[in-house]
Amino acid sequence: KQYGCKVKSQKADLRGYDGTILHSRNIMASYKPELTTRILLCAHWDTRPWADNDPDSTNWRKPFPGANDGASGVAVMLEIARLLQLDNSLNIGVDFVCFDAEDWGTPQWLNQEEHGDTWALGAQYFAANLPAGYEARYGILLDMVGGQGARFYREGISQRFAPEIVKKVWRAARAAGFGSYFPKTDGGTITDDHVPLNQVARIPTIDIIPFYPDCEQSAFGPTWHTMADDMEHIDRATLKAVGQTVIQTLFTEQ
Ligand code: AHN
Ligand code: ZN
Repeated sequence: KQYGCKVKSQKADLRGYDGTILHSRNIMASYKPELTTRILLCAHWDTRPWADNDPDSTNWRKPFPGANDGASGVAVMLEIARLLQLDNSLNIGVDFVCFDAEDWGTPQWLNQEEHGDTWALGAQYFAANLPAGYEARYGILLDMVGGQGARFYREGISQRFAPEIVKKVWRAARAAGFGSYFPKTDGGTITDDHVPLNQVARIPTIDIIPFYPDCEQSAFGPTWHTMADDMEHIDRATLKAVGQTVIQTLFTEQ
C-alpha cells in the first residue's frame, strides 16, 4: 500500500496434512491495476513451523526464522514495488501475490506417501479461486532467492509448462549482467506454488529456485528447513541478481 499498489486479501481456512485448519491469507498487491496486460510475480510469505531438515534432530519440531525460505521472495517483491512506483514508466500491470501455507508440507519424520499433496496450499486455493476475470500473460515465482552460493538452474515444471518464459528470464539475467547466477542447465523438478498456477489457473509460470548439486544437507542448500535459515546466511548479492533479473524481464516486455 505504501508503494501505491492496490492491495486485496484472500482469506481461506485450509486443511493441513494432519487435519489442522490453517487460517490462511493470500495477499495481492497490484501495480497499475487499470492495465489489462499483466504479469504475476509471486512468493510464499509463510515460514515452515518446523526445522525438520536440521542436522540436530532435537530442532526438528522448532520454528526457524525463514530469512531465505519465505522472507527473501517477499523482500525482492517489495523492493521491485518500491522501484516501480519511483520510476512509474512501466506500462504493463504487475500483480505481486504473497501465498500463504506453502510450507506446511508433511514433516520429514512422517511417511510422505500417506499424506499426498500437502505443499502450496495457499497457491492451490488461489489458482482454484482466481479474482473475477483475472488474467496474466505469465507468472514468475521467487522461492529462496537470497541464499549464499545460490545458483538458479532451469526447473522441470517451468520447462514443461513455460519454456519460453524460462528462456526470456534467463536471457534477461544475462542482459542484466547476472548470467552466472542462472546457468543454462536443468536442475530439479519441484513441487511448489507454480504447479497449481500452471495446471489449475493455466497461467504459464516459472519457478526461480536455487539448486545446489553438491550440497549434502539438501539440494535446496545447506540451510533449507534448518535453524540456520537466518539473516546471517543471506547474501544481498543473490537478492540483487534475482531482483535485477526480474526488473530486466519486466522492462523488456512489449
Ligand atoms: C518439496 O520439498 C516437495 N517442495 C519444496 C517446496 C518448498 C519448500 N519451497 C520452499 N520450501
Ligand atoms: Zn520451505
